[in-house]
Amino acid sequence: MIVQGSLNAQGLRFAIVISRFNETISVRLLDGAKDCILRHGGAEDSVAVFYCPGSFEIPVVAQRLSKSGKYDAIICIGAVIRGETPHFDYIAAEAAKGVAQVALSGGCPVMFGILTADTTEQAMERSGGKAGNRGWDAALGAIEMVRLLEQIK
Ligand code: INI
Repeated sequence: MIVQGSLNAQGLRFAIVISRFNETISVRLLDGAKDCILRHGGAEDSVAVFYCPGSFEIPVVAQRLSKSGKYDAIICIGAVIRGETPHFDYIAAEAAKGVAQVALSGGCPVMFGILTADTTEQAMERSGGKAGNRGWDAALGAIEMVRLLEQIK
């Protein structure tokens, strides 16, 4: 038996948590995520966007949203760029750990669309440049996870 999630976003409600830090990049990821949802049958008004100051703050917002029960999936979006801070490793690690913790807390699927890159150029490439768009990928993963977990209830 093979069980897998479909890529049909029709009727699903999404929350996107986005960091203002490195907003030029995160907005590109946001556009990618929204585009992916629409292209897979989701409705324009099915996406609620929540802005927070930085990637470090994303998990606490995601946790509140997960507990609310109002969303089928939460997509976390941000950009942590090494060149800009000696705290890169701490912020990247805490964001990843925090998002994973919320995902495991059992509310709904929580996706990690937080880019980590050495340079702004790299981040541009991964947010709609030649290396794809991690926001788009995170949204696609969200749809698949919702549809997969529906089958494991
Ligand atoms: N937040 C980011 O999302 N990306 C970064 O690259 C970044 N840098 O470079 O420092 C960043 N810092 C802010 C951090 O997320 C918190 O908002 C801040 O430390 C206050 O808690």
